[in-house]
Amino acid sequence: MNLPAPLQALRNAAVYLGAVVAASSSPVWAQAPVHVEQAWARASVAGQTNSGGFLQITAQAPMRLVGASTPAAQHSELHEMRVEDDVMRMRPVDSLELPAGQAVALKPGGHHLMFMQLFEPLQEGNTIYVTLKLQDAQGQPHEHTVQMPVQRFTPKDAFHAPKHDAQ
Ligand SMILES: [Cu+2]
Repeated sequence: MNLPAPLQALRNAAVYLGAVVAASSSPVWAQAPVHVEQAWARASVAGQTNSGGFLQITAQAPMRLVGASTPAAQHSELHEMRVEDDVMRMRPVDSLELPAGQAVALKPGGHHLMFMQLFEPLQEGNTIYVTLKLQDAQGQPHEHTVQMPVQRFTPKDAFHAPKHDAQ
């Protein structure tokens, strides 16, 4: 096809960009044990020393989430929410199964990360780093660090896609 030179250059550039995007999306899997989306932490309110972290995790191979840590808090726990005697309670759990290729949501009202004894209040607009502690099917430990923007409210577009909900 004979395109005028500028258009030809544009088309070549598009092809080149497409190649770059395609090439950069696969090494993510090669290096990271999990793919994380929609990560956010809840802003803490005055006097509150704990807060929650939420995200959607997809593991490449069967894996378990066994904990987390963040420089923002003294320690972090993996929690679940469940109704007991008509009261919503949360409690620590040891681990959460991450089946291969399935997005597992940690969300308000379900499993979540709990950041205990925050060093400073979590303020909207800030971002905290959270290291996920994982264990693969062979029992080998893995870590994956994500950024969690601090927000006051559950993002509107979060978790509405059909997905495995680990509850
Ligand atoms: Cu909790």
